[in-house]
Amino acid sequence: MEVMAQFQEVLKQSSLHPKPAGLVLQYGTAGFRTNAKQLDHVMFRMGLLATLRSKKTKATIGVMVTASHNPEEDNGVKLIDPMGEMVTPAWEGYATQLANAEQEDMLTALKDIIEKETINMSQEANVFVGRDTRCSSLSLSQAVLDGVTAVGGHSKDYGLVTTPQLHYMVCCQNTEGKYGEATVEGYYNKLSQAFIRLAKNAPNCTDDQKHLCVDGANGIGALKVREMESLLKTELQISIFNDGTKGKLNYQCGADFVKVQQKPPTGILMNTGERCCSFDGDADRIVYYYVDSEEQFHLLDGDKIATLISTFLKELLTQAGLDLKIAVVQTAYANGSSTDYLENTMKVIVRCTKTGVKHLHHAAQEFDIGVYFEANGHGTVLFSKAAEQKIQQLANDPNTDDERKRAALLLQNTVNIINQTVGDAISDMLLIEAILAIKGMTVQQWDAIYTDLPNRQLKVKVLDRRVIDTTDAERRALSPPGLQEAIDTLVKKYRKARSFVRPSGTEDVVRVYTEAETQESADALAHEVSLAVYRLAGGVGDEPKSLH
Ligand code: G16
Repeated sequence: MEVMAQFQEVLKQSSLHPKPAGLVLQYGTAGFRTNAKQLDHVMFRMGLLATLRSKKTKATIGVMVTASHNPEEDNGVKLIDPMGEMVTPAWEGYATQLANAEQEDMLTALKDIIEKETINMSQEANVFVGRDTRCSSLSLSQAVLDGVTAVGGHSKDYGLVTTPQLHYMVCCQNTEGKYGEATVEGYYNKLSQAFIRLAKNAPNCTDDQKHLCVDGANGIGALKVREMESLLKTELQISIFNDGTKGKLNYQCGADFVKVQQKPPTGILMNTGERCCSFDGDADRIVYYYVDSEEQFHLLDGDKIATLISTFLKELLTQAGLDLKIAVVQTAYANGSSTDYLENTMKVIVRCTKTGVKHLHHAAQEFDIGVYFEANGHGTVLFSKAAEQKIQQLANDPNTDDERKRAALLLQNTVNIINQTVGDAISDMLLIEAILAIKGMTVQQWDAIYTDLPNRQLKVKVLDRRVIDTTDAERRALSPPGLQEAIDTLVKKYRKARSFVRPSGTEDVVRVYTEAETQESADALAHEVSLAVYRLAGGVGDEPKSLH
């Protein structure tokens, strides 16, 4: 189609996905996220934008319709760049401009991007689209597909997939199969084969040790684990709870609920000491937990996962005699005990970035092996090309002695089990299960590696959360005036205390984090800091109440 005619088509189609006048949304921590009723125009426009990005990069781009951990009535969209990573920041800016242009200015906003990026409109474009299980997701993903077609792009609708599966398939497509096959089956085969190979190194694993309870958050993760279950053979026996047949998505279940509330999800049957894990709504996060004989709940969050994985990798590197630089990337939410253990006991490099896997991912790329995890269970491991080559060479070298060869093969299968494009609950679960089996480690032994400092997370509603500006990887507030001083004064009242506040990029709230020597102190501090936010940053509704 000739360019003028194409723009006419965009205008015509756009009128079928009109923007509510005056509505302003921001591309946040992981895309747009708000009540699903406000998103039809955003989806159509993200279909347009993904097509432009595809023309610009001459590669396939992904669009995932999901609001992940948010409640069922919300929805959202995440844009995926050619190598399966989150879309580059400059294009997040374009996404915000395009989504917020009033109906009559939409075409001008689109032409602006085309001009700024010197996009050749006759270039072919290809967009992969996926969606989660929310009831609004089907029609919203149709709006994305309409956007792609309106601007002359080709699309492939993968239907119901987890977010990390779509990231994976975009990467496979753009690397001509080198990363794997761009199908859900290809993903299952690659991961399950690597898992079975790893599990062969744990011949003494009992049936009890091979059992895992999975809370699927009543979302897509439950469906997808069920699809791949049989490929894991007898090496892992999974009981799936909250599979979406009865409960509501993310409601009193899922990784975010378990992490923030520090208690088990409803809808799960767990025996004393049994290993359990929870996914979030689009299966890109995972946390583990168990309940001990005194009915005490124990959470093994992203920090504990990062510690387990980096310990395993470090041991294998030593056994293989490979000199590769390994680092762990965390955010301000990382428990102080985890950072202390990683730096002072394990002696690995630790970096701290802003919240959002896009930030952690880029920091992790600077090392031979970058293990990145947010405390909320969102994370993965990145291997540099050089690191992968060294591992492969060693594994294939006929002169390698047995111990080094075994370590190199374990590393090779570890590379294959990991979804390096983004945090992935299924891939992380398989890696953790393999590590525990190989090390003959129980969940209790894993938990005992270090003891978390008691902590608390709260949310405060304010008129406009953008009044809070932060610095130093979100550990200090620059505005509103007086807030950081107030936090500093409150923190001084408690032993081993720390606190920070930041505006959420996925919900309309300010997040408050505290940790201290005792749970009572962490809770009291969280309440006091919440009050300071409420008073100094324009709180709405009732004042935050004490937790006790
Ligand atoms: C998204 C991001 C995560 C982030 C989380 C919470 O997760 O991908 O990196 O930690 O939001 O962000 P915020 O505190 O800004 O609301 P998900 O799983 O919801 O996509």
